[in-house]
Amino acid sequence: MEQTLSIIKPDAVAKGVVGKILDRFESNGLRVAATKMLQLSRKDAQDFYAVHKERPFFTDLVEFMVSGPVVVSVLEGENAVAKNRDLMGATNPQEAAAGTIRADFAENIDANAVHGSDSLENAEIEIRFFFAQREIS
Ligand code: RTP
Ligand code: MG
Repeated sequence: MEQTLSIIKPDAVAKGVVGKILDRFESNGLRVAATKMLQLSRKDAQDFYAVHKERPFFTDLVEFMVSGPVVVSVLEGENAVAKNRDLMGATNPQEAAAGTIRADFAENIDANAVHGSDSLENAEIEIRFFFAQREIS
């Protein structure tokens, strides 16, 4: 069974749609195997998004990710990585398909409600970044 990492970003936590977003996962065959709320430090956000460190949006992305608490979860299910990306919708909510999390809950490309691992390899790295083995059931 595949696992992936989800982050409910500060905009969605501030809006009070954590439960609605977790319901999207649970209603679509993704089991919540671990979840917790935390405040990222700047170093956490820089390390987590290190692949983007040369991109023009990197500083804004880091500042946004530390602007309030996030909810990180391990989601488990068949094709969990791809399924989560489908449920999330396109990075830019204006391009996200109707009924996706970003179409329904995101403000713009910066404050876009959720993160999801983009490959099985990155899912393993990202899960290890946030969770000890004993926190995952
Ligand atoms: P994420 O990593 O957060 O799940 O999002 P993603 O795979 O759909 O998009 P990615 O290309 O990995 O970009 C990471 C986050 O950076 C912000 N971004 N801003 N202004 C821009 O052109 C731009 N491009 C990306 C978004 O918040 C995106 O989620
Ligand atoms: Mg990404």
